[in-house]
Amino acid sequence: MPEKTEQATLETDLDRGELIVNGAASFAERGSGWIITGSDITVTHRLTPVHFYRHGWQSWSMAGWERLDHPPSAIAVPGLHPQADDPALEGRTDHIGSWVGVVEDDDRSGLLLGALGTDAWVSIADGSMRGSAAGDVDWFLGVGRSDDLLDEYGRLLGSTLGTRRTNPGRLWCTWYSQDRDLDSARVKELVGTVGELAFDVFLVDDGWEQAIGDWRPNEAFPEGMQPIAAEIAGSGMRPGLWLAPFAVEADQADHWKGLLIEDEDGAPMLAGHNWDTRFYGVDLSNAVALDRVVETLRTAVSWGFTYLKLDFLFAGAIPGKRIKDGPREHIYRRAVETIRAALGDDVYLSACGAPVVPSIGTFDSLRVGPDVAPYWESPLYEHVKDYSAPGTRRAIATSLARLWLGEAIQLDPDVAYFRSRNNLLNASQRRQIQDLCLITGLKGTSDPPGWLDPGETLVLEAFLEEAPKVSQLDRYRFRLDGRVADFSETVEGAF
Ligand code: 9PG
Repeated sequence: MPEKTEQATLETDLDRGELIVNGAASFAERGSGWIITGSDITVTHRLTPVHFYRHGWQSWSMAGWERLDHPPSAIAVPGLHPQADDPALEGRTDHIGSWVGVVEDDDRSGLLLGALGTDAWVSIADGSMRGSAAGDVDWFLGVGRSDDLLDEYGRLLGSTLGTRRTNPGRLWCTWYSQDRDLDSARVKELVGTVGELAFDVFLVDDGWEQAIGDWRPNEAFPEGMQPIAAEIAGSGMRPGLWLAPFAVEADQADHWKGLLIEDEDGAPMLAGHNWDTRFYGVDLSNAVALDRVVETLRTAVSWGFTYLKLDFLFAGAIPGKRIKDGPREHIYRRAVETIRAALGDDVYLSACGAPVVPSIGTFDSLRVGPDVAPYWESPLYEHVKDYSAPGTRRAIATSLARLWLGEAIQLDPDVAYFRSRNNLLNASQRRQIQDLCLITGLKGTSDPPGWLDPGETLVLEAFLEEAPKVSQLDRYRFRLDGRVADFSETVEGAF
């Protein structure tokens, strides 16, 4: 194998023959391919691929197989972009993805190029794949069956960045039934009814806080959050709390002066729109800002919450000016490592809206798709092509496209629905998200027991007890014990 060379020819045993690699500093054979090092690598091949595996930047960004005879799907409203995918890729019209890309032919075999580190992208052109990174990074270049290559890449990510795969047990979450409409009495009442079923974690999602950026309890929790955690623990469940620690809503920006990521004019950089306002990202290279974040999280733990859902995390990794220079995902990764060290190993950290690769090794689980919703698809989001927006079909499609990440981290496909009340999903659509939860092993719901009819309660109870033996039959079909779950129609045409 060539060492320290600018160009190398790699022989493959497939009929596709040799690969020519340019821009790599070193090569080593590994598994189904090679580990190559460099910051700008071009791999020339002789395939005539039909699909590109596109991997979006953060939890909600789309992931899946795009046809190469179509242009890549792009969000039709630019303002939506920062919250949907890597802002640095806005306006790109070529096929490009974060950290990894695969090209494959009709028989689902091909070539994978994937970074084993942060701040890297893979794009393709006719006859070549290109890996670009902020600095020298190791890449896995693999040849073979695409799905096997993705699994292999997932294992390599785990061995490089650390494998923390912790299943939190069966989770009940307030968000998908209560929205932000929480108060102390309502939460306690829900704890009572949920606690009668076999749940392990009760998660108080968005709605308890003063504001995004002001993580004190609001007026609906006059006695604070400690009694809520105590009530949950008293019902035999682990207390969980939602925070978006790297996001700051516009009204709070004054309280975070000098601590936010900035644009060229020194104004806070737009990270996205939510909560009927715009929001910005915390400058995680700033020790004062990071200290404040750590203190916020320590306080939540001191209230008795040992499961934290950290959301909108991408806001801390968007492009922009920071007090200290450095690759933005690397800065994010250092910050989450600091948080993990400060909170200790016993606090469960669930990542959401998170840049994917930089979150591996630190978080216990990772949301791998957009939000589910009590509808399959929304005509509004169809129109603007925002595939990161809530909707159960795309939540399933993107999560399925990221099952290989399960080699490195516990996958979180979001919650399943069991209710027909307040829900446009039909029984077979509900079954699909339930099955996906069983496949990933993370079982959750937001359905209040009081919303379920007797039949639905039985389905939920069976789901909570079930641990089917899962085997993958092909890309979109699985065997769960005796039955087959087929997601083909859901995924095909989802994007
Ligand atoms: C709380 C929610 C829940 C949910 C999270 C996140 O693109 N969007 O407009 C968008 C809005 C909300 C959102 C995700 C995407 O939901 O995923 O589970 O915690 O925040 O506000």
